[in-house]
Amino acid sequence: MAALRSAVQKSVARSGIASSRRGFASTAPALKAATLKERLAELIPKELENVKAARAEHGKKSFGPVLVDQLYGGMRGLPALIWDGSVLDAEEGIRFRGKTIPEIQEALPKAPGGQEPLPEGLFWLLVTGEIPTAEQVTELSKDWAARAAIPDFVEDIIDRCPPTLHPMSQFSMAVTALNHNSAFAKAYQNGISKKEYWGPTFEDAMDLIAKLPNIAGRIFRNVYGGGKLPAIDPTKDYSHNLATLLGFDDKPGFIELLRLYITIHSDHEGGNVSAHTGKLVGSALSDPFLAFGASLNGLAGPLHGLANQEVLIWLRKMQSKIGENATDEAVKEYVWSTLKGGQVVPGYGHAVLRKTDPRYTAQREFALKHLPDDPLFKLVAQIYNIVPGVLLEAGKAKNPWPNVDAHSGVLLTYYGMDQMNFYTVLFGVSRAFGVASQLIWDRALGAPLERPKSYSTEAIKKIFANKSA
Ligand code: FAM
Repeated sequence: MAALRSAVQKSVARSGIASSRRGFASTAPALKAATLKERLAELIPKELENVKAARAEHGKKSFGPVLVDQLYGGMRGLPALIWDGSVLDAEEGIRFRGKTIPEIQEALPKAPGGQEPLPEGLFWLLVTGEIPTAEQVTELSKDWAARAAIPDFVEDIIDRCPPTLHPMSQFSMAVTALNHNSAFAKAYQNGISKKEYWGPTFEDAMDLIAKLPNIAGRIFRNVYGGGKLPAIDPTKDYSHNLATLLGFDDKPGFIELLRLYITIHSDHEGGNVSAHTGKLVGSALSDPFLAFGASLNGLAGPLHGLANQEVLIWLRKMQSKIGENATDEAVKEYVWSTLKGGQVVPGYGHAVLRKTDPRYTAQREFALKHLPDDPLFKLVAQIYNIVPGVLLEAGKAKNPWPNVDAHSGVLLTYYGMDQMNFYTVLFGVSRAFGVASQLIWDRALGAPLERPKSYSTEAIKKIFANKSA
């Protein structure tokens, strides 16, 4: 299976899919006057032609055999989905519309005085394949601020949750309830034509992203205190407003961190649990609120987004067991005790990546710039030198290197957000950007209902009973 995956990855790399900007993205320059929706309307007919041509030329070509092991093995490496916003290479990591993390850090517009990319720009890039101008990004910030209010009944749902209910469960409930006002659901009931699906999907996708800071801020204050939720400021960018609603806007470093955080957590191609779930549920023409609510339930699992919470819990347990300035030997022993206890080392390993996650590296660089002497950062750095060796020696994990979740918690903690079980909500706010942009394109390109074939073990045995290989 590993050989198959590597062969497919090599062929994808050779074809340039992972390293070049795709399709319409390579040719169309951004129009300064266009809003995102107007620009999208220009791009859709070209992309429909692009997909038609790709299917005509390559539609009958094979990606290689499917092994029975892949049916049992969580479909690892099975080429099965189209996802335009980003492509993940096992060695190099993620590219958003063909651009690496350092490239988008360089190219995307920044806030005045800021150094990190604005997630508004990343969303524009995911949707159009184009780097937006500073003006386009400002317009997007204003548009999201204007859409940010959540209905009273959604506020009530959040307020009625017991503070002991995990923030991710509250988050998913609130997002699902937004479907009450879905433009897509309403248009469908009114008999909208298939060709027009993308318009109300776009409106829902924009509303979804815009409303997440109010939902996240309300959950945070209900669970951890912090008083009444302040209003969104239409002159501020998305991350600044999110920081304000969470009560951290007095820390410029935290606002910058959120800009980087949302950007790098936004999308990680289509096969991960949250992205694929959103696409799958959306394929039944469930509106973007229902689809993304389902994504959040997948993100809430400890092998996926909840790992950022698990990392901090694990680090704190380690500190209480072996002290704050522990030796490498003591850390190593603690890592072994985790493995011997039948648990995973959170924040390490990946289903696709085979090198250090560039999202980890981007956060490490942020830490080196803003908190080089922080003791918890030093522990994270110390662990980076120890865990891969232990995992290699243990001999099970295919990837011993750290993923995105190994580093995010330490940065949030540095700025005072030590409420670990809230961390995955921030991942969820970010992941909406990737899922929403793909949902828009799925409806624009007429993506069909997903319906792969399943088999029973009995059926597998019968199929191969009389075949020698
Ligand atoms: N610690 C201990 N064992 C690990 C491990 C780790 N960090 N990573 C993999 N393994 C084990 C894995 O449990 C499996 O054991 P069994 O054969 O007993 O089932 C074996 O190594 C082979 O697994 P794999 O093929 O290397 O990985 P998978 O593709 O099955 O799983 C992960 C990938 C991410 C679920 C796995 O590496 C893991 O559990 N990591 C820790 C949790 C984590 O950090 N998740 C976050 C991933 C992140 F990128 C995200 O989604 N946000």
